[in-house]
Amino acid sequence: MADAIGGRVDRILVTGAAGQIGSDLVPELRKIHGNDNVIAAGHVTPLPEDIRASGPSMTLDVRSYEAVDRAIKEHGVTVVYHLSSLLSALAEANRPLAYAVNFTGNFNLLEASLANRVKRVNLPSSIAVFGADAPSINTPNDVPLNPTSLYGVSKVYGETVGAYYRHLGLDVRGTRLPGIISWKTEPTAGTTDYAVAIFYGAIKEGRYTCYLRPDTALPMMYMPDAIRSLILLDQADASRLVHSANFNLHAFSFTPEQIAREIQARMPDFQIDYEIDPLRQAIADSWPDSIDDTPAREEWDWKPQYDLPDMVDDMLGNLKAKLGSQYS
Ligand code: VAH
Repeated sequence: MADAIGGRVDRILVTGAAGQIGSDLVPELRKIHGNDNVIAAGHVTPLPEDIRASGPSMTLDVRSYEAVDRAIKEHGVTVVYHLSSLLSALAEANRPLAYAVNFTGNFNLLEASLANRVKRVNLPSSIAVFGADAPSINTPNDVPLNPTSLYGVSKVYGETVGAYYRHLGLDVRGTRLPGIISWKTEPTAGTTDYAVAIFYGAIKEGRYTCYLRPDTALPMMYMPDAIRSLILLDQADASRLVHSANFNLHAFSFTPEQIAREIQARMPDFQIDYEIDPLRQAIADSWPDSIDDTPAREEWDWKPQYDLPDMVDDMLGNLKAKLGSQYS
């Protein structure tokens, strides 16, 4: 199956393939590049059965340069999507592990990709790069980055070291992803994951206890748009790109009370209450409310396809089907 660029088959390595984004990205990449040309690499979390059954998979500890180098060589990798990362709350709870994965892991991946002449490295960043000193409404793409979470610092590192390797000739690209909402995997150890857990609570128990204040606005995106953005940027014409691993993206923003109202409009008995987690509230308070993504729209034609009501309808339908007939 010819790749969309260059007319020859690409060999794609996805690290963190068992994670929230990886679990949805691998099947989409296998539709484009062919099942056997997308290698799903996981480490601690077991890879989903459908991913293991539909194409090559492996265990890969990105903390080891030798392991990353060997994986790229043995699979003839030409393109990488590097998703391995500890998310915000977990990174605060285990800083040494976060450093090893989010910093050393990034370096190993980029150095091995350069050494093996990989064509493109997709290195997603996050809105976590912004600190409380950045404008909180329609945060511009190019402002000072002073994050106050280790996860955010690791994403600034990823953008900066990615730009350095781009200077060395490696094509590194990345988007600053907002909170991602999806139904395929369970909520994980992020700050925005309440926006996934609230749907599980609504369907399974008719209620949800939220760890963020009701008025905490955060930028969010539905998984199909996130996946499309990653693939669209990977396939973008390099000559149009002014930015590299630091593209702002925006789809919609909401607060816990706003998403609760959207669910209650469809499930009138749903109830929400609040038990604030100071750690995740402090992280959320340091992040923007909304994002200006003009460069992504101008340099590679980014445009979201899901708005908030569309996402809520699709999430409830798919999650009810996933959780089983007793919830439908
Ligand atoms: C987190 N879901 O909450 C991730 C994301 C922008 C937030 O990076 O840590």
